[in-house]
Amino acid sequence: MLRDPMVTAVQEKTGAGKSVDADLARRAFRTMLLARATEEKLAALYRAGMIKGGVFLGKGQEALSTASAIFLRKGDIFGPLIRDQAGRLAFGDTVLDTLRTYLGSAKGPMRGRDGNIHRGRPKEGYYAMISHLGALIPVVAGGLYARRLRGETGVVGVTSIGDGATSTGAFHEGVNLAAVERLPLVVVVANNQYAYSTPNNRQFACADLLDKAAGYGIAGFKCDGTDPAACLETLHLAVQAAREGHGPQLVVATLLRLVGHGEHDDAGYVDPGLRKANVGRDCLDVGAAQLIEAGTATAADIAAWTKEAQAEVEAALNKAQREKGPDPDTEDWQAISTEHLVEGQYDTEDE
Ligand SMILES: Cc1ncc(C[n+]2csc(CCOP(=O)(O)OP(=O)(O)O)c2C)c(N)n1
Repeated sequence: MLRDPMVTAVQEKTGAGKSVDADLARRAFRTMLLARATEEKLAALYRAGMIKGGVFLGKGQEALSTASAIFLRKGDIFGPLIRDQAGRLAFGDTVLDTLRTYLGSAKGPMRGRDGNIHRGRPKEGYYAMISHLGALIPVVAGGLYARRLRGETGVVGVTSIGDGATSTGAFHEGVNLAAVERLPLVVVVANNQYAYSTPNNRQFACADLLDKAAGYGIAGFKCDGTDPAACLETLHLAVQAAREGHGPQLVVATLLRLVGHGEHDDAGYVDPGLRKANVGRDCLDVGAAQLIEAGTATAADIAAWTKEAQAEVEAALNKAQREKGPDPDTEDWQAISTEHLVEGQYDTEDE
């Protein structure tokens, strides 16, 4: 039996397109600012010894991360990675729930029971991250397959990974399954040049990570991950293509992680030349210049938004810090708050 021909298109987006309007560009930039303000506070809390466990940040990846989730709607799935604070906020997570989780408040979505990066609200399509190395690809693919079996159409799932995760079995199995089933999955690869301390030339041997799309028979896009307009343009097209039935889409964005792998890591292995190159630009600086040049915002607007973002973080911190952690004597030990679970999934009433 002959296979159906797959639509395979590899495109490079520059951000020059017109599909992203001024309101969306402003909303995306404000999400990036809020993510940066949240993460700056998390880094300070970590250094002050107020957070248990690791803290992994996405500085430099806010443009791509925001774009990954901003086109999603109710009913869609978002499976974030450790560097996706911005995407989480774009998908509807709040700064308050973020801080609650990091500080172990029982009022957070994980009820103070789980590591900060593993938070989610499965019932709302906001999946809790498993491992860093592509483990959510098969899970999001499975969620999309379940929606298909239930007859739900027009939904999209987005999950993101790093360059290192493109070499794992989970990536291969998940992307291959999605390709064969033509699932509406968008896999966003943030090629931030290093998988922890492993540089690209020790991680993969293909000329470009986007070459992998052809290997699986799926479509792909690439863009400059330091350029917010290009990220929005690219993700708009990729999400739309998946939603319209064109199967999985691989998006590869090039950028540089502007912090260590985690706050415990000084990133001393990063080639200083990369920091000075285009790839080492801060997407917040690029985004501010783009908004000002397009007349979409003024420097005064941006300064005011930055202050508002910082004030929102302070207010959330004041609240979360006053909340109690879980009480081991009275808790029922479910990891996720029952109100956020998939209906019936952990319903213990009948047991
Ligand atoms: C299955 C699994 N293998 C190894 C690790 C250890 N580990 C955590 S992050 C990481 C590197 C990830 O690099 P990349 O995928 O490029 O993402 P980045 O951190 O650059 O965003 C490794 C090896 C892990 N968490 N899970």
